[in-house]
Order: sequence, then structure tokens, then C-alpha cells
Amino acid sequence: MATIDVEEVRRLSDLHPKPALIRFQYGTAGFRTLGNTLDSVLFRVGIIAGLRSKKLDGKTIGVMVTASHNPEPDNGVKLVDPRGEMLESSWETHATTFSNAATTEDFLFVLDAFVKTAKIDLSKPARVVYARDTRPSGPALVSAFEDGLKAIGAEGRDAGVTTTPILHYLVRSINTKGTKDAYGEDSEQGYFAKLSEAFKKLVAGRATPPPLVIDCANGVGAPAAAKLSGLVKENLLLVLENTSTTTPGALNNSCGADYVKTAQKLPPSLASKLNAGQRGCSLDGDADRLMYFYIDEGGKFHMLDGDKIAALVAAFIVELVKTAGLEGQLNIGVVQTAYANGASTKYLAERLPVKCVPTGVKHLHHAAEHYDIGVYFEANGHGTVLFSPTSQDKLTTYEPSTPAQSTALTHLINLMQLINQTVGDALSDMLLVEVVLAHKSYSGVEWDSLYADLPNRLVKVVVADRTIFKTQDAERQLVSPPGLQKKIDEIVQRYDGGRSFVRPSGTEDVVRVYAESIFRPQADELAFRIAGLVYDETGGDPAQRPKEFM
Ligand code: G16
Repeated sequence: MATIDVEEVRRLSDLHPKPALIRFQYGTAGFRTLGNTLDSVLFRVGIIAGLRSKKLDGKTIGVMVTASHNPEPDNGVKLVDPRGEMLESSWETHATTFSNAATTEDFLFVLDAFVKTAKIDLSKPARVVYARDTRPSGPALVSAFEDGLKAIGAEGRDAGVTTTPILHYLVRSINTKGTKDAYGEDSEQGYFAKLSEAFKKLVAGRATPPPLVIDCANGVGAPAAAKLSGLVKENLLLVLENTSTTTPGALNNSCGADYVKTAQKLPPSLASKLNAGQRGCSLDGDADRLMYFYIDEGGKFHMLDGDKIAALVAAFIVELVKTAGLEGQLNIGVVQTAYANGASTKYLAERLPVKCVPTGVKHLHHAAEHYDIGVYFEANGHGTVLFSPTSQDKLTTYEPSTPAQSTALTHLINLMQLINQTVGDALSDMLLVEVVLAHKSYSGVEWDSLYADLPNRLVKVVVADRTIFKTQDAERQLVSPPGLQKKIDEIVQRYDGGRSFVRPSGTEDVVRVYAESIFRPQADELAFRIAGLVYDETGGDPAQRPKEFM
């Protein structure tokens, strides 16, 4: 059995020393912090990606270098398992352990122990495909990562600068190539061809809608949306805004999906770009989240978030399944998190089974796999639809008995091609929304009127140490710091239809506070009160004490 080339690992590891005093953590979406502290993490991720591939008999593992919605100085990295899904959670712990070994010698010790306990056959091949977003810190981090691949003898395929969902697509396509589960051609071109062809079939014969304005967050979604635009222009005109991928500091700055969701406002840069009633949408920095919006005749901003996307899409799929004659034969369900607006949960639960899980696509994805067709969306616009192997078999072998059944069935089959089932994908989701709007002849107004959102507010609180915050019940209850949940409950009960919860972010050094109520001023006040309580009880940066934000 082959062994680790200890001298080579030592030599390369010495080039990527771990900074003292920083404790890294594989969080909600991998490692994420200031880009200039991540060099050693990237080197070690290269090694762990190689080991993961060896452990899985040479299957290709994905690695994405991105900090998604975070500001530009941040960066991050996450691993993608062979079917394009997030890394198995036990390996998240191993990745954290690797990243925190203080010295090269400590790292060699941890590495050797892990190879033995995980019984990794080092003679197996290792294959890794990787990509990065447009952040300036990306190239140096990729270079550190490549040293990690070299140290473990893994074969790397550089997918260049691309979106997170495209990287997930590539992983699955590479691993299923030539099998009955082949997912698509393993190239960016193959991805765009798959999506655009399915989209064209789904909207054939429908009226061309007014142009859709896309806020690309000045990130990697800009070049990707430009490629897509050229392929779908006969059916859908895309107007790309915030495409400055090389302007320092522009990424996610007062634009993008996270800005829209948190500020509940139109990005200022779009103020003169959107006519009344016209649809607009925002991507985030790596194009895995999507928020829609429109401005009404009175100039009021209306946000169509992940919950509204889930409602639109789930209702459409239920209708198609029924029309196809498959009602009762496919079990359809929706997965949300505690951030889902109470009104959306009510709307969906009246029609379908709805499950609530902790934040993080990995949790939603796994829960959605329990349905034949699982629709999952986080309120922040991150989500997709999964068709289980059973439903795929059923849909492809079912024999419709009427022309209407046949048409609905064809639409469902094309939807399976259009939807990126590996992970939330802003561009795929955008085409999906456009398909439903075209089929239903909905503008943003009709879509928005499916249900009325309960007024809500999301606030970030900078505290001294967010690791003291521990939750239970799908993050709806705090168990630590002790006694804080009781105080939250006491405040919440004073508000009509009040609901609030507090949880530590897994991607930013903050604690998040969510609040909703049946009246706008109360939702804002509740969020502010709870944020103030969290700050006062746990200590925080005085300059960052939550201020009134109405
Ligand atoms: C990531 C995850 C999402 C999560 C978000 C915020 O999104 O993929 O599932 O909702 O972080 O997580 P947290 O509240 O723990 O910071 P992205 O788009 O930043 O990769």
C-alpha cells in the first residue's frame, strides 16, 4: 500500500503556515473568513479533497473557492461530494481538525492519524475539479490549494472562474459520464446548453415577456448570465446590470441578493433601470441565490424572495403532476428553514407537507431527498427542486392516456433538465421562475398576490463570541447562553403575531436576529428589541450596538 510522501508534504506545508491565534471552522458553507488568512486552509483543503476522492475510489470531488454573499475582503472554500451535493458532515469535522493543526509537524501527525483511522487506501487515484469566483484574493488561494493537490498526488482539473452551481454541475456530470444517470456534458458549455434547450422547449409558443433586469452583484454571475443571455434571447431578453467584476470593492456592495433580502430595498444602482411593473432579480456573489422584485405604479418596492419562489414553483409542479394523471403517485413536499415567512409556511402547508430544518443548503437538500419531488428554498433565495430516482423512473416510463396528460408529462420531464438538482442555482432558478410566469401568464403582481408576507426584519448583531450561541428545534430556540430564550419569549409575546429567533451565522462573524409580526412597525421594533437584548446580554462591539433601523 502506498504511503504519504512525508518530505513533500512537509516541504509544501512549510510554504503555507497556519496563522497563530485563528481558529478555523468548516461552517454553513465551508470555511469562510478574511481571504488573507486562508492560505494554510486552502493548502490543507487540497489534501483533504484528495483523500476524500481516494476514499471514494477515485470519484471526482469538487472544490469551490468563494465567499458567496460576503463582502470582497472575505473569501472561503467548500468541498463538493461526487453527486454534486455538499460534503458529508463527518468530513466537515475532519476538515476543521486539519485546518487547526498549529504547525507542519502537528499537521503531519493529524494527517497520518486520519489516513489510518479512516482506512484510506493511498494507492487509489484522486481527482478534484475546482473553480473560483471573481474575488481578487482567489488566484493566490487557488495556488495554495494546488500545492495541497500536489502534496497528496491528486489530479486536478481547473474549471477557472465560474459560478458555484456550475462547479456542482461539473462534479455530477464528470462522475456520471457514460452511465445511465449521465447528468450532462461535463463543461460550462454543456451546462448552458442543457439549461437553455430545456427552457426553450418549456416556453415554446408562449408570449415573450418584457425584458428581465438582472442585478449580477458585480460578481461571477455577470459573465455567466451574459453567456446564458445569448442562448435564450429569442424567448427572453436579459438586461444585465452590476457587471463590474474588476472594480475593487464593488462585489455585493449595495447590490446582490443578500442586500435586497436584508435591506428589503431595490439596489440603488437599479433605481433608474426598472420601469413600473417590470421584473428584476438579483444574484449573489457566486450566483447560487436569487431574489426577484418589481416596483409598482406607486413606486413601491415588492420583494419576491425564496419563499415566494417556493410557493410559485411548488404550486406549478403540483398542478402538472395532477394534469399528467399522476396525483397520489408522487409524494411532493417542501422544505424551509425558520427564516421562512409565516405566511408562506401557512400557504404551503395548506397544500403540501412542509418541513422545517436548520439553515444551510445541506440540511434542506437532505430533507428534500425524502420526497419523490422535494422543493426546497431558503427565504434568502437559495434553493432548488429534487426529483428522486423513483420519480425520474416514473416520469420517464409513464404512459399518458390523453393529449393533456402527455403535454404535462413532457413539461415535467423538461423541468428535470432545466433545474440544477445538485444545489441552489440562481440562473437555473431564474429560468424556472420565467417558465412558470409564462405558463401562468403572471406578472410580478399576480405572483406576489399568492399570499401577503408578514412584515419581518433580519438584523445582524456583532457580539464578542458568537460560538456561545447554541440552538435547538431547527434553530428556533436558544439553549445557550442560558436564560436568554426565556427573555426573548417574554418580549415576543407582547407583539401581535410576533415570532423571533436568534442564531449564530455560519458564514459571518455575527449573530442573526429574525423577527416578524402582523404590523410593519412592530416587526421592526421586535427585531430591534431582541437585537438589543442579545447585545446587552452577551457583550459586543460598542460601535456596533444595533440601532433603530426603521
Ligand atoms: C450560505 C449557505 C446558505 C445559508 C447562508 C447564510 O449561503 O449556503 O444555506 O443560508 O450561507 O448562512 P448563515 O446564516 O449561517 O450565515 P451563501 O450564498 O453565502 O453560500
